[in-house]
Amino acid sequence: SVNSISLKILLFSFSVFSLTPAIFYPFGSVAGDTINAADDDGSSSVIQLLRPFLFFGRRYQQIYVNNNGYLTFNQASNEFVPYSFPARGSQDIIAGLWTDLDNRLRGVVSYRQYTSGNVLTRATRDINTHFPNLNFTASWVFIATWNKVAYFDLTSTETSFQVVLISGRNFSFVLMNYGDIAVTGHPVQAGYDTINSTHYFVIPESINGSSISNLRNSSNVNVPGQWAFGVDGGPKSNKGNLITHYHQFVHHHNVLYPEIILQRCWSYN
Ligand SMILES: [Ca+2]
Repeated sequence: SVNSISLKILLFSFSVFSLTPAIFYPFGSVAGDTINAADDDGSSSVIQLLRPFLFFGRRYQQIYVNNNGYLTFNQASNEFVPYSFPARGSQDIIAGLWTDLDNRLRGVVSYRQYTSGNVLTRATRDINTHFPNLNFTASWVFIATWNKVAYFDLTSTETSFQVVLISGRNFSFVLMNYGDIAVTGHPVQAGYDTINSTHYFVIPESINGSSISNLRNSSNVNVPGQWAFGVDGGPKSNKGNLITHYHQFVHHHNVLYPEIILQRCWSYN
């Protein structure tokens, strides 16, 4: 009946958007995460990686999870105002959502790395779905989660997203998962940038705080809220990763429809 269909759609909507999104990897204290101190512009301590992470030719043994929504490798960062990518600067950075987050009153920033178990199985499946023909097997996964974190000075807001690093053999990938993202007047930036900006990517519309909530409905891999990037810099990983369009999923009568928005053809090189 129409009512049962409506109910199913309603439940689907709730399961995807009101609770933890299905695209999110395990996180939080129940998943055994290490939790960052509640600190407006704080960071994790240095995290020694159990496997080196290859990022466009540089092999990192350590990482920092910064409370303001991004990862850095060489040093922690308390910068709460993002710079624009490409910055042609001196640091590699992976920004799930770089903006002035503040978890002193609301939200949890946490992380964990895995070298075995179901998380690796899931990462293997996700990467082989998004990057076919690589025959990829994940041997290491790092998950950083910002769960229901407030923006600075907007203590009633809640913003949730994840940055997932995945590696195996000489391949490395970044997944970004977006849940509910609150509107903000703060400057924002999502994507990644490298030393001298030899490689960079800005998620479309992610620099506009008033449309930032659309992130949970956008994708370059046809999964609402999920973005996937090959980041080792090798030619093979880029094969399936030429971004010629992204999907913006639009709500219509509580149903999500993919709306394909053509972008300028873009490649790593
Ligand atoms: Ca902050």
